[in-house]
Amino acid sequence: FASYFFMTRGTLIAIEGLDRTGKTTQTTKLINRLAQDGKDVELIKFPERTTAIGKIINTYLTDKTFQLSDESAHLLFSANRWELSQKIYDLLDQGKTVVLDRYVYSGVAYSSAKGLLFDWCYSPDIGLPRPDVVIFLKFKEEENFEREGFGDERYEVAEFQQKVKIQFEKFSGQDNWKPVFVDGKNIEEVGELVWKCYTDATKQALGPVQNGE
Ligand code: T5A
Ligand code: NA
Repeated sequence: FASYFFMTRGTLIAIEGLDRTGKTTQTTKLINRLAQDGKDVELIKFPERTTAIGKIINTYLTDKTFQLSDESAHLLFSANRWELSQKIYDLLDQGKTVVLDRYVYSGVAYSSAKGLLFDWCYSPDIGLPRPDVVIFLKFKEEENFEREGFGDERYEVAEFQQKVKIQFEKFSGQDNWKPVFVDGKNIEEVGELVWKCYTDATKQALGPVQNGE
């Protein structure tokens, strides 16, 4: 009973980055490590391609002949997050740690890289649960374009990825934004940096009383 009363909400972690930077690899690693650490953990990947809206998004991403305006595509990606928003709140309320493989920031960065206004892109996502930490996997050089499987989907073109990178950087002033450089680092090394971002973020959540507050 007491533990019910004092149960704190779970931590919300988003892993972000350009295509092929290792988001899914690191999400899986983080989930396993959190579970070993005794956390009750849940993974949600965006786009979530199995929902009603997610199925349309999947067709859009995999079938280059499928026509959709950039605005429509953007709103579908956002709607896909809203489909899952109550589930995220519920899991956090149950004390679960929730790890997101892409989220709002991909939504805004990819669409604004196509030329849509940044603020317009942001507005349909306003009100979604805000992550405690956003771990942004980034590269200095274009190493990830060499990675296996790159180029299979609609957006995987180097020039476009550069534009997406510029838009992602606009989030770098947010206090929950934690960049991790992946250049020349193996999966284990990146995993250690990702883990440090998580542990630092949970320490920050328990910050001290400030003088004068
Ligand atoms: N999109 C998405 C929007 O436009 N708006 C939105 O709102 C959202 C949510 C699909 C597309 O949708 C767009 C963005 C995307 O273009 P997706 O399904 O997440 O989004 O697809 P991808 O980003 O293409 O995801 P990938 O699975 O291709 O890339 P990951 O997850 O970043 O990379 P991962 O972990 O699969 O690794 C890629 C390869 O690199 C190796 C892995 O083994 C793998 O072969 N690798 C490493 N190699 C060397 N060193 C390391 N440190 C490595 N880490 C991984
Ligand atoms: Na992925």
